[in-house]
Amino acid sequence: MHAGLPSATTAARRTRSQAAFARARQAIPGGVNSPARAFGGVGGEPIFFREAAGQWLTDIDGNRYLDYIGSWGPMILGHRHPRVVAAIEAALSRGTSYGAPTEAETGLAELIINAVPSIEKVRLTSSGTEAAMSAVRLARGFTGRDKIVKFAGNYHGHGDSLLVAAGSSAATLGVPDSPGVTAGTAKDTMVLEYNEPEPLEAAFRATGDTIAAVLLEPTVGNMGLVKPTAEFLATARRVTQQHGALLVFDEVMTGFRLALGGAQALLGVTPDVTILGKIVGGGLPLAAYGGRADVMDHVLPAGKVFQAGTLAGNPLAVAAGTATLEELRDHPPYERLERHGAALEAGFRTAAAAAGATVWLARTGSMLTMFFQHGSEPIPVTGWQTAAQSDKARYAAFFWGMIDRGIYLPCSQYEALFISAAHTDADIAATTAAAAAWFAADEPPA
Ligand code: KE4
Repeated sequence: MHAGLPSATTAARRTRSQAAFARARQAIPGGVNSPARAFGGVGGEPIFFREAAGQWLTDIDGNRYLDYIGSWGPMILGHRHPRVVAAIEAALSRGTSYGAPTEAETGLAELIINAVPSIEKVRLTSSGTEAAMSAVRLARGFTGRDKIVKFAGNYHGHGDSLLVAAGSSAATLGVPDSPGVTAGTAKDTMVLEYNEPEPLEAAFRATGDTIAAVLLEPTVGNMGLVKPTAEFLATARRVTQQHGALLVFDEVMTGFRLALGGAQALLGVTPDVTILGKIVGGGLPLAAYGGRADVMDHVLPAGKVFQAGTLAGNPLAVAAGTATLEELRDHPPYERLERHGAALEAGFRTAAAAAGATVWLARTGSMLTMFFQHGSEPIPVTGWQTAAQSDKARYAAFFWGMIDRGIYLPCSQYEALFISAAHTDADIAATTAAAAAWFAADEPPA
């Protein structure tokens, strides 16, 4: 069977989810509050969940799954970690939101600054989208310039300036990537190909004095996992320095995930501004942007660049984020995550090879993507042009085959999976065995 849809047996096991989805669609556009959960990339209907603990998710039909989404990254410690739960409960006993400063916010800011050396000052927001939008506004306010550069396949939330696709040629400016984004906004965003230094160099040669910032994911999760080349990162750092633009690392996904200091700690490249999210909120709504003090001091009320938020630095979210970062600092899980990531990668590689399947496996630490590919020889996935050639139908079949076996993977070929510190050796072995069983049972595509 090579259908990209759930088998009849497992669909029968999710009747409550089906009813919940039908009900949700009457009240919520598409039945979900974020399209990433809609299963658009794998077909079928989203699964509704009731609870989670450690590495496990339980859906409303009572089915349990090993969780490799972790809320799209935040749950690096696993769900309901005792230290995080206790911190939230303690904060809750004192109130939920004051709309006034608290010492806890300063404490979290100091934790972030101590973990990420390039961050000298930091502002807390409620989502990664807000943090990215604010970082773009700050770069424009700091430099007095309008243009920004981003890269195809990199996602920075749904701010208008960042919902922009590449123009007809790399040198031209962007075009809206969503209805509602104006051409006027899109024209100030240039979209280039990730891991291609030359077009970036050329863009700065041509219009470097109009560019406020270069934004990039220093290890990409949003087209599936794509690692940067040293040359690409060095070029981004050099041309921004040469032309007075800011280098902005979007570490919403990689921050505190790949290392306590994020991808930049592993890659040895220092940005001017870093965007953080997901793990920094410990599963509650909190994100941040921070960097050089001379840049951050342009943010109101220290400076004139406006950014605000009713729930920015919310006490419950700050408690969850603080407990998470303290646990990562006190008991770093990164060696365990690397060991489990390597074992999962090896297991997937062996399973695919045994079935003669063509896949490209990409991994950094606990972030991994298996790109299903057409043809007989794997093609390195280095950017959006190669990622977009993936065999999405076969990934969809793999996704549902793993759901059938109690493994919850990202519902899109263009996402990375996340291993948590709660996953055990037995979980990893069960996951690779499930993959081997699926590959063995799945007839190769015609
Ligand atoms: P949020 O606004 O979703 O908190 O953060 C936006 C964002 C910014 N930067 C990066 C690198 C991100 O990965 C994200 C959000 N990631 C997606 C998953 N690829 C979140 C899932 C969703 O949108 O529901």
